[in-house]
Amino acid sequence: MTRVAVIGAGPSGLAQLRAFQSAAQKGAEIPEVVCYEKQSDWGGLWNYTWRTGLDEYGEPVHGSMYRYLWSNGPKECLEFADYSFEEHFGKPIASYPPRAVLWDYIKGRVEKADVRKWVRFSTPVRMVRFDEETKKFTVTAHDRAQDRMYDEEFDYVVVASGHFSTPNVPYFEGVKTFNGRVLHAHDFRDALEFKGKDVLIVGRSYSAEDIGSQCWKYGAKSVTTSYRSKPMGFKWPDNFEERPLLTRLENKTAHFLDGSSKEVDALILCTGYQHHFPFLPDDLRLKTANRLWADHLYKGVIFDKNPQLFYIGMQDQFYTFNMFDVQAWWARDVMMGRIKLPPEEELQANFDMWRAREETLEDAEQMIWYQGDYVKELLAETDYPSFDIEGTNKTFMEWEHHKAENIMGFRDHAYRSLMTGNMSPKHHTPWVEALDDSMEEYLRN
Ligand code: FAD
Ligand code: NA7
Repeated sequence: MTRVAVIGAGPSGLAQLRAFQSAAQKGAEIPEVVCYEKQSDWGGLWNYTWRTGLDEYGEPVHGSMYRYLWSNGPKECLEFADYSFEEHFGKPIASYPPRAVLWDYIKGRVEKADVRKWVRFSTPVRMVRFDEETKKFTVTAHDRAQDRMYDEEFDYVVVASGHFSTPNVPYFEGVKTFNGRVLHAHDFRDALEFKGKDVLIVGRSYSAEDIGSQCWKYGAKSVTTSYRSKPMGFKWPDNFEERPLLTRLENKTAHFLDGSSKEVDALILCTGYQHHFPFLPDDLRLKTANRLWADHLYKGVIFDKNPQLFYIGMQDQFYTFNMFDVQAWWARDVMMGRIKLPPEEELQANFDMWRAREETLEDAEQMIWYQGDYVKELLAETDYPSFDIEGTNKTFMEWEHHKAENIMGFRDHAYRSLMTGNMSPKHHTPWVEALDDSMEEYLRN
């Protein structure tokens, strides 16, 4: 029997499990699927942990999410096409759910699909090897609960271990002398730690924007963000400012590229993450920057050096959950022989086409249409329920405009579901005033 190993039970790995289960549900013979998950529960980053550094077994903590995190984009843009928010919650809900609400939604679909039995929890994969003779993979996993390592053979491997967990930590001169707390976004957990403090953030992308906004919302005295390329340019509140790049630190004084300086209490490095696969040898390991068209992946999914190896969710992301779904459905169909791969020259030509277009992209709007077109290309080749990509792109455009209008108020807007056609209600409390991020509070009528 054909065997498939899935590494990771976050949204990408769970998409792969659901893809196989939905084929089985329609009567197809499916391979045996084994999913290895390092954490004790599923949901990937959405499964919040208070831990930082190492976990209870001494493994690097996967979680990068923090308390009070609310979706940074409209939920309408990530909705599963085969399982709507309305089906899960029994009613339309507001558009920017907190983490716990999204985690519940992710879990609901796979609980319904009854695939938990395929997952081996607390079991990090240590190594994957490919035998050129037998054309099989050997996966070495470590059952942490039993403290036992073992090998198993597979025909296909799907890497769905995420790429927002291993921090990219640049060096800044004088950081050794800094008298306050220094941390990377990966280790940020609770904005209340910075209440009353002057916080300095390095970076200008999602983490900088959201962790800065969180610190502000929960009472930081001031927030200063420092950019390398260009400012985020939002209309920030009075005690929130953007400065050019941090050049050096001296005790508690931060110096910036424009010659200015500021006394700060804490330094939060929102400087992105590395694609990090310590369990993959050189011939199987993906090496890419965080970009919309990742290196080495044909159709954004198949490893160019081994067509039995798939990677899900390795792109930089506007589209998330439903893009992972479409990728997983497509990978499934290749593994099940439903999609016949074209000759390598054609795959390479397709790669070159997407790469060339990626390099022309100038702003977020163009990037969104680009990623939407990519999702459309894969969607057309599978039986994942079709959904309105153009409508999704337009919702992303509205989101962008709402952010430009009011960065601390964009989450007060509501959008129409592209899956059910129903309008979502506005949330009962403006985001700046909503300090309780529990599911009960969010779903309260
Ligand atoms: P992950 O969620 O990272 O899951 C990977 C899984 O693989 C984990 O469960 C991990 O334990 C497991 N794993 C890793 N290594 C191994 C191993 N060796 N063996 C076994 N298992 C392993 N997206 C949105 O759509 N909206 C948001 O608001 C949003 N906010 C975000 C906020 C933060 C702080 C971060 C970091 C990301 C955010 N994202 C958001 C993007 C996020 O990447 C996706 O939503 C999604 O979690 C990616 O799913 P994934 O399954 O690819 O990766
Ligand atoms: P991103 O989106 O990869 O952004 C990384 C940021 O870090 C980006 O602004 C970079 O600046 C900045 N960076 C990286 N290296 C440096 C150095 N050396 N100096 C200064 N600035 C640097 O990561 P995020 O954590 O923001 O987002 C990841 C995910 O988390 C995302 O999907 C969200 O949904 C949540 P640049 O822009 O290149 O000037």
